[in-house]
Amino acid sequence: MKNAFTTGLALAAAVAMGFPAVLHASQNARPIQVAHAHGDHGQHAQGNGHGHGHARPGPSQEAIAAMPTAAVDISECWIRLLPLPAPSAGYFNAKNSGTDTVTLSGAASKQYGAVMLHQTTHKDGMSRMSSVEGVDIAPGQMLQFKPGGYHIMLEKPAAQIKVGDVVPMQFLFTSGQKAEADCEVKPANTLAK
Ligand SMILES: [Cu+2]
Repeated sequence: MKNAFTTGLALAAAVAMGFPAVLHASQNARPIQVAHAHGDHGQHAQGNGHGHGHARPGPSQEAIAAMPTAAVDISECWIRLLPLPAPSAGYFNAKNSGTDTVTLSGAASKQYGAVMLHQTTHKDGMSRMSSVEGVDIAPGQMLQFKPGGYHIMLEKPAAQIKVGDVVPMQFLFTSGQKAEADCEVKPANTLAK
């Protein structure tokens, strides 16, 4: 399982390098402190069982339900499902259709107990992942979360999640607004929706 997973990740990295993200990381990301680095997501599975360590309690589902909707269109949302205890990753496009810059600062789902914004970067042949506090999206701009770059890290599933499921996800902005999308659950070897 680990071999297949590592191969999948290498392929994902190759894809990411072959098709540069719309936005370069340094333009938009504001990483919070230096997170621990690790070679691949598989190392999550070998941790101490306390998850990735960057989970902060987010707003409740009740609070999110009351939030106004942001002028941001979320599309192509999908989840790459990994066997527990590894976290799964979520990817999507976020297009700012409004007139003000918005800052994506988190995500939530009633299907997962912990959802974090992450960024994978590649340097010297190493893949490194860190938490991201917020990502700016300018008016008219589309930000891509995709394998090898930004992703949401999903931990603590509320119930067993399987390929083919649809997981509702809420995306949270520093403005106090939200955007919503349904995310399709795909197998671990999926590279793009
Ligand atoms: Cu991650």
